[in-house]
Amino acid sequence: MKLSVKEFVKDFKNQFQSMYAYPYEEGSTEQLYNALGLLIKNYVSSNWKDTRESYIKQSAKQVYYFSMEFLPGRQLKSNTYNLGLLETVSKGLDQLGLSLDELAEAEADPALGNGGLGRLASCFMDSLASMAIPGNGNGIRYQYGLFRQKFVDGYQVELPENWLRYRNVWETRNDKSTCMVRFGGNVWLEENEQGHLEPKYENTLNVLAVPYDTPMVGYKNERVNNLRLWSAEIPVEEESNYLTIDATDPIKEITEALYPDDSNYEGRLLRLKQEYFMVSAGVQSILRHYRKYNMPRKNIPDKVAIHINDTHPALVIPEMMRILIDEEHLSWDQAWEITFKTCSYTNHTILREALEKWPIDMMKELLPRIYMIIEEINNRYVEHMLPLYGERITWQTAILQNGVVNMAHLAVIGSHSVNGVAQLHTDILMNDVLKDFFEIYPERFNNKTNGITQRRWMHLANPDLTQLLDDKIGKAWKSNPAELKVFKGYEKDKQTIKELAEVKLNNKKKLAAHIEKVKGITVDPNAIFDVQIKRLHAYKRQHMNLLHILHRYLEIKQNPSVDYVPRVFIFGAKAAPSYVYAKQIIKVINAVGDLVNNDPDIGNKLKVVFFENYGVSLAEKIIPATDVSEQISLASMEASGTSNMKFMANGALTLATLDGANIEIRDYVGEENMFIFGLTSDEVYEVRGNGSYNARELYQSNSTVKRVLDALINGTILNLEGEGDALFDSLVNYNDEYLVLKDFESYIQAHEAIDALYKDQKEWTRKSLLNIASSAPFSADYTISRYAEDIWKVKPCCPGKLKVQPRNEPMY
Ligand code: 26Q
Repeated sequence: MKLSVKEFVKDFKNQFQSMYAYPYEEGSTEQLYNALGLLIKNYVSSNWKDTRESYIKQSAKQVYYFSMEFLPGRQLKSNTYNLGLLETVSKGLDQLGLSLDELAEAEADPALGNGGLGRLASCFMDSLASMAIPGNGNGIRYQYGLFRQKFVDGYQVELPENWLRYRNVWETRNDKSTCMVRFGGNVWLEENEQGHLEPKYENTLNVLAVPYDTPMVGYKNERVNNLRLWSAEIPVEEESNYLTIDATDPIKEITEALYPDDSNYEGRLLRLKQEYFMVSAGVQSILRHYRKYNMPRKNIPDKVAIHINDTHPALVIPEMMRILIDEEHLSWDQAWEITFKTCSYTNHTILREALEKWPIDMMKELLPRIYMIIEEINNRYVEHMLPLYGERITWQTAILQNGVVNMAHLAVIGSHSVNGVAQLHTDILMNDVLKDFFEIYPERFNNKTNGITQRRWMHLANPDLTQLLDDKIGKAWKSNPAELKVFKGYEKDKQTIKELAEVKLNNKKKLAAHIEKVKGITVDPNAIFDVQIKRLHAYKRQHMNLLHILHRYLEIKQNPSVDYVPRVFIFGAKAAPSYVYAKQIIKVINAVGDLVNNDPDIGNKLKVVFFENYGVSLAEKIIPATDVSEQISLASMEASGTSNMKFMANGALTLATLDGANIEIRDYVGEENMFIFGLTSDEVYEVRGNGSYNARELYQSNSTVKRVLDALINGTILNLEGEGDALFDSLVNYNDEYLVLKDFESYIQAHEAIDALYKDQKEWTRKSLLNIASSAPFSADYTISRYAEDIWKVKPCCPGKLKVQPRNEPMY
């Protein structure tokens, strides 16, 4: 967008005054932010409208990304940047004595997701718009996001995250596009005058779904897509039935709060309500949109692709069947053909305890019509497969099993495409988790390795690195990430290496200042910044990191002259509130932090920083300042990981097991430019298969292991209430299922290799440069292009202006 600094300054003053009726000089930071945000949204709005219209005019195929979670991060700078106005706005605010960075910090960071899956959805929204692909997000406008985490005495405490308290400037409530979603009651089928079986409902709970739309701004391409988040309200015409405030709870609670579990499925009724609410509103609004244009129903898959982000929105499949059969009067076979050609599904986990299986009784009661349809899908599936594949495979792949609805099976059976999120993960789906389905439908399976948007994670989060790249290789890499590999040519250029080291040091100084401010811990910017930031889970093995810190501590205490390079261990992690073991790990890390940080024998050699309330905004501060990226899950457990890609792009060296996308990182940058340790996925399968892991034996036979584990239980760590014992028990007495002690020695060795390399700053920085230069394949723009070509069959839209196409084909 073209705009002079002068014009911006004028617009901003007017905007402020029209909102607050006094001059901007008297505004608070929040007010100034609100005014600026709304102004930027105004700038976006004509492109937003034009984009929507051009999709309709061109009758372009559109993708709808259904996700229970989105983690967009703050949007002020990203929208301004994508509009091409960052410099103008920044200069204009300077003239007014204001700072863009300061105002940006006033924005609430919408935590409408748990972790990787939600952030991936938002990176994809950014890439869809930036690649000019007609794409929409569909999700829930939770009133409360993921809990705000605080530490009290080193324990995690969860506080409500009321992100909407001070309004959300980016959203538009769209009362014209509401839908009604029905729950419960009785349903039966009656033949109508045309001879169609029609469902009749009584005593249903009717919930109004109100959409809030948020613009998704493409990078300098004038495209603005839509993210639609639904909020539950009482239907206006039924308001008088709700006599007390309490009576409205069953409706309001539907979109009140995000479930804070990311790996442990629990069959909670409210969660099922949320899933159906979002799915039903989303599918209704899509089909209504296309109904307006009288499109033949059979053409729906040519115009619509619905993506199911993990199984959480898998009810899309029966919901679409319901609408096509009950409301559009299509036959079962016609409806099925349309549905499965329209839907595609991504799996994000192989953890068995995370797979959704809803009790049949619950589903029947809450969603009686939907359950009837699922039962019919299942019956037809079983009938079709029995003669082809026999009893075992058929029953093992059925949707209804032992009193539950297996959502992954529903998603696979009802989708034309099933993908994993990194090559290893997809291989494991095909060979293990979904093996029988792979035999039945090999053509449906494909891999789509995750990606990240470099715009947020490099251009905006790391402006100094971005400037350096611009200076060295030109600006083309910003719209064509493949150009990053040109940077490889500078690996031997002393000047570039020196400048890159300066960029990193500068970022570390900024993070050190932030650590001082929020944690009161002084860290040395010349120490190695070693970072593990991700949800807390035993499979991610933050406790292995902890054991290594303890090991270092004990070594330094025993032998103060030991040659360790100073290290700052940085953590950020939320534990699911019900995950006791994860919370115990947090407590022990904090306790070890207190021990280490306050021990005068240790000084600067070791520091431990555990940030509270890790999320997108904090990640943006930490990642550019990281030297070592800890990606240490037990091989086979982490589907992909995405922070690993963000760290690599920002020049961190990866310390990793061969898990998820770490394998692809190695393939691109080379093993010699990272630190790989531990069992491979095949070895993990072998050890687990033959039951050869014996933690107690490892504990007893290895003095290093023994010393560290004993420190958990012998009073070395102060202020514990049994958490050290809990870790010890799980690691030793219960033969830890994540094989921590098996990988521990090679992990220690990898850390020693890190120290050795860090002493050679030039060599370290050369490897850092090669990581940056090799990170292009993880651009979400590429990932999205592959989804668009292979799965969704959608094309970038709309070069030039085209006339409205006639739509006079016959209905189905
Ligand atoms: C399910 C049922 C009930 C309540 C909550 C849930 C639930 C919610 C979120 C289950 C799982 C999640 C999130 C999973 C997730 O974030 N998975 C991560 O996805 C990333 C993107 O593909 C991968 O990089 C990570 O490896 C994977 O762990």
